[in-house]
Amino acid sequence: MLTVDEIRKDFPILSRKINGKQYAYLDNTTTTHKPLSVIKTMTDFLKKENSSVNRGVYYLSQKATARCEETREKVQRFINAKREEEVVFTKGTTEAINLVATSFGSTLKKGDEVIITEMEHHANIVPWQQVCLSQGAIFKVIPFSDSGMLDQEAFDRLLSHKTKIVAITHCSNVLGTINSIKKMVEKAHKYGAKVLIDGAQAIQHLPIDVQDLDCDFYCFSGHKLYGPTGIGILYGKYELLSMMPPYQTGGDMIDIVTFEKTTFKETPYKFEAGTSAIVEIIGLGATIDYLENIGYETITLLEVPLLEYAMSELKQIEGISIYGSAAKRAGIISFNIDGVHAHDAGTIFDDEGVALRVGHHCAQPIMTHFGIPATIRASIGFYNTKEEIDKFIIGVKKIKEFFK
Ligand code: 7TS
Repeated sequence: MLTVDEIRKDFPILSRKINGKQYAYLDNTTTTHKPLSVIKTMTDFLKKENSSVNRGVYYLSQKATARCEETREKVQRFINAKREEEVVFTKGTTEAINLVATSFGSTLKKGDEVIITEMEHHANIVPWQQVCLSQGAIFKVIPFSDSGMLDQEAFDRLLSHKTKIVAITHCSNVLGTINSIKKMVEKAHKYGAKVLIDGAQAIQHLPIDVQDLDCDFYCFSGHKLYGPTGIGILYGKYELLSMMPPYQTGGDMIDIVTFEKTTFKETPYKFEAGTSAIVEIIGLGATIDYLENIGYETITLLEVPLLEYAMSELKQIEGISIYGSAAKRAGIISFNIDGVHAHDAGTIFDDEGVALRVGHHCAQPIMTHFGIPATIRASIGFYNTKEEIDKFIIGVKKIKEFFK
């Protein structure tokens, strides 16, 4: 098994000093750093092979096209999709969800129902809310308990033959809860409803098998998976993607265009209008190679003890409120320090050389649930160390002392 010291050598930014201080990067939920192999693959492509895709008959363009398709195959294998055509390149999770909400959502009729959960990121709330408004569909929400668990009985009550789609996060970006997706997909399918999983926070912690989950759509972003920004994936079952109308139109996604009529390519190309994020797609391919080499077992073995250590240290400090205590969770810790505004705490953490996020984390309904404006959130990646957790805990103690 690779050690954390070996892994850290792949991430030069982790040893960068800012204001003379070694930084502890605990904001992996917002974005992750990229290993050298990904950076090198992207710069090598720009230096030696840069070209557009699906256009030229010349060597470089054909090579770029082949490399992008190679990434599609890698993603297919990585998430165990049945076919390559089920893998659509998007800008990120947000665009993937918008694609489904707009395209699949256009089939919703007045009185149809859409179910989401109270713990969604805005990216998995707003597109559904807007499509319900435009289609006259009804928007319903599964609540969660104070421990950060979805109310499965409420879900049972909300489900009916009117439910057309259920959109759920696999892992909450605030509470860290890993939801029982497979069970929820099974329940929804009994009513003929489709299920979209927002995998933005799950895929960097857990191996994903879309056939085993049997979800209809699965979305994630490259940049939260130790890969580039500007590239994300929409997985969709072939039968569904085939019947869905295009999301955006223009170049690349068409078959024949006349002024009277346009015909479109098949999935996935009909969903990929315009020039693709070629460098980022190739970078995502290198990211998957890198992660497959490390392996999810190693990722779990590195992350879980850090999460347990951070939680047990934090719980020993008086006057700390932690939000979310699900048994199955990822390394995401949201909390507040009594009497201290999260933003003030964030500034002091920064002075102490601890990078973390404070705010509502694009999940305002979670803040409303707890009656708070914001939380402090520390989030762990496989390259973090026990020393960095210690630094974080010292930071919490200093902030408490400062505001006493
Ligand atoms: N869904 C979840 C669960 C997320 O955590 C995020 C981003 C998104 C969707 C959107 O991803 P994007 O790549 O399209 O932007 N979450 C966060 C966060 O927690 N802090 O910053 C971004």
